[in-house]
Amino acid sequence: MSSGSPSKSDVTAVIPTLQEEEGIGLVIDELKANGVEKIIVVDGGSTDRTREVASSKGARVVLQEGRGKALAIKTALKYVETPWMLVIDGDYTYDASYVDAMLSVAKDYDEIIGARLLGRENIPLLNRFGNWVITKAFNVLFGVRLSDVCSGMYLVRTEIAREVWFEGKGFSVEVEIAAHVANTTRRIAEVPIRYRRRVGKGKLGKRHGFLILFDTVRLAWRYNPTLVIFLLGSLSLMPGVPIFLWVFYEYVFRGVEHFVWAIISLQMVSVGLVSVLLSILSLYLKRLEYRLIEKIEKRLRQVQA
Ligand SMILES: Nc1nc2c(ncn2[C@@H]2O[C@H](COP(=O)(O)OP(=O)(O)OP(=O)(O)O)[C@@H](O)[C@H]2O)c(=O)[nH]1
Ligand SMILES: [Mg+2]
Repeated sequence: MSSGSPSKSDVTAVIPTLQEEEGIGLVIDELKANGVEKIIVVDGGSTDRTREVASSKGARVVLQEGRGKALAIKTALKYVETPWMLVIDGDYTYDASYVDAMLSVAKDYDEIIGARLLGRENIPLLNRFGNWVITKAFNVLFGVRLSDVCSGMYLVRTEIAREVWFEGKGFSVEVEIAAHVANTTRRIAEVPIRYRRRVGKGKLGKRHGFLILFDTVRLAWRYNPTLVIFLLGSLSLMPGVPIFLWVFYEYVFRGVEHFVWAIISLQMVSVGLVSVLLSILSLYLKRLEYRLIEKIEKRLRQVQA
């Protein structure tokens, strides 16, 4: 490990659970076998033996406030005392041994995502497709190049995680944390990891994919309102242009005058053009800001090293 890298004593594992009596013991054992001693299980009110198994394995067990995975992570942050937090699902799909690889790059970043490159066949096909769409949308909207923004295993600086609002619904929490980092410090990285088939029953339904995608767009709007202007501009341009062409054709080739339509369509075209151009300009500025932040961060790291 390079100098300055955090060690395992700087890490608290946070495991959100809901009905994971079959997986939770395995996850805790594997974390301990890999040297992670501080473990918090945030339970969403399981009615099986999840909490019992977790405390018998030596984890600290707390009940989450509210409902859903997002509020579980928010609750956990009240108890985490280390500079780093490792979020990992309780269904034994994520291999805890990758914590070493994640820690070894951690000093230069605020979030390190465990990207599921190995064992992708263990992600149900529909989820794989949903992850792909969400990750692509995320990359475009936040100007990053991630490959698995929905991963349930990630290392994040506790102080940065505390800045997140946790306003998205349950399963959008991964996207929300990544959006925060991507839009502020931009110190986000990925480490390839292996994914296993889950033990126990899944909670992710088909509609969750759409909810997460919706939240991705909503988060982008909050961080980057230019998009709203762009969409409104396009909405005005799309009917404006054909109406104007029709008015023009009628006047030139048939000698028919449509004054009212002419005024309406010209207004639509000019408002649309101005907003689209303005938003493209702001997008360039935003990209420039991102690139400058990256350059400054890089320089600072060079100076510190
Ligand atoms: N505390 C808490 N944990 C939850 C809640 N919903 C899900 N979880 C846990 O969050 C983790 C991820 O949920 P999963 O059901 O595995 O979702 P997934 O990994 O996207 O989908 P699968 O392919 O079914 O595994 C698991 O450890 C769940 O037990 C909740 O409302 N509260
Ligand atoms: Mg899972």
